[in-house]
Amino acid sequence: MIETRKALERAILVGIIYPGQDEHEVEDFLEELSFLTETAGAKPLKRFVQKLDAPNPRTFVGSGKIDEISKYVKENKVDIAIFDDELSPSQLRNIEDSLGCRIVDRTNLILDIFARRARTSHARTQVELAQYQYLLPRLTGMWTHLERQRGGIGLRGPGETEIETDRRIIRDKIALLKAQLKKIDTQMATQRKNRGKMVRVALVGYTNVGKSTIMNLLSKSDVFAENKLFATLDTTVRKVVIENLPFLLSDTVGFIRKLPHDLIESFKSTLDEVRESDLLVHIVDISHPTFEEQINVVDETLRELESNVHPLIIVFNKIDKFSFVAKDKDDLTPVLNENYSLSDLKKSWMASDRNHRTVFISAKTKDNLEELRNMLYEEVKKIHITKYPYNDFLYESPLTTRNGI
Ligand SMILES: Nc1nc2c(ncn2[C@@H]2O[C@H](COP(=O)(O)OP(=O)(O)OP(=O)(O)O)[C@@H](O)[C@H]2O)c(=O)[nH]1
Ligand SMILES: [Mg+2]
Repeated sequence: MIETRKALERAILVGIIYPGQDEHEVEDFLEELSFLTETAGAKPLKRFVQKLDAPNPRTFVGSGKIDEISKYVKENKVDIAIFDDELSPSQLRNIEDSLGCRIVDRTNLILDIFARRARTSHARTQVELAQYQYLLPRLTGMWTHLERQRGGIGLRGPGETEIETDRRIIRDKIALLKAQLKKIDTQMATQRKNRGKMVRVALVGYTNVGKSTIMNLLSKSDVFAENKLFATLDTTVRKVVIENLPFLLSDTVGFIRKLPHDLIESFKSTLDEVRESDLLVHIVDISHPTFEEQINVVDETLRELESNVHPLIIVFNKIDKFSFVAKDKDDLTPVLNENYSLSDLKKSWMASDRNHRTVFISAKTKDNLEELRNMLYEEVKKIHITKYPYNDFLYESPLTTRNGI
């Protein structure tokens, strides 16, 4: 018999509508969870949502909802139920007992995607560390030997060790990975020091906004870009020259809402490039329905990395894909986010008192790319002159100008 390709795992998604959130917003969040699920290689069949003040401590959603989900799971041969929040170890166990299928929470799903995407030993070590840290309090109940052998989302555990039996082994492993990372960090810090006198610019932003695409355009390099979440895990650094001004541009891992804390913690060294940069370029996908929420997530993550102090350029990308619902002048129903036109958005962002410059581009059609280049040139030049006043990369050395020669 010829073995056919393994069918995609069948998944359902479960989320809560918290007070102050509307159904629209939660739909967008579940849309993202659905995208994450597909990126991880499963097929989302149905979404379940419930309005709650707080997650049920036993089963995340209420018991009536669990029964409804359970019925669906059985009737539709669901392999995996994916929850939009991190579940506690006991919630995991209880839900698994009730539903009888595999349970994966948002954190585990993101860790799984990271594990698939990690290419270098640096990225792999960081993901493995985060996986072990997630696993440690959840040893009982999940990750049974049998399940691990079957494979699937959330089961690509760290390595082949028999983790289910011994917490001590995991603790030792965590210590070892931390030591390995420290060693890699030192090597990378030395490398960064040896890069010479160039201004360092970092591209940051939500996942899938077009960072790598823009990196490729500016540096004429070939960084992997694709319409999936977390296409980039490792930081890439390229030398870019605009006119006569060279600088270093780095592209790094994208952020996402509810990014597992352990993951931020273990990716801190990848993000050193961001923390030590002189200028941050925040890329935003303006065609995304929740782009403002995404901006906030990125701001918060930057704060967590203690790197929100850098001069900032905000690049609104994908203007080619931007669409809005125009309203009639005499339509007096409330103006929603989707009713703002591109020029409305431009006006309000340019007028906002945040400490940044803005530019609206399309990396796809190359619209306004020159404006971005010019802005980068101006900002990098300002920093370069202050940071390296005696450096002769520029046409005129500042010394010459100052002396009026
Ligand atoms: N329509 C449109 N699509 C774009 C534009 N820029 C990038 N894309 C697409 O958006 C998707 C994501 O682009 P990437 O460059 O991989 O995004 P990224 O921010 O590096 O994503 P991660 O590395 O996953 O965080 C790809 O399919 C790109 O082709 C644009 O200006 N317009
Ligand atoms: Mg990328």
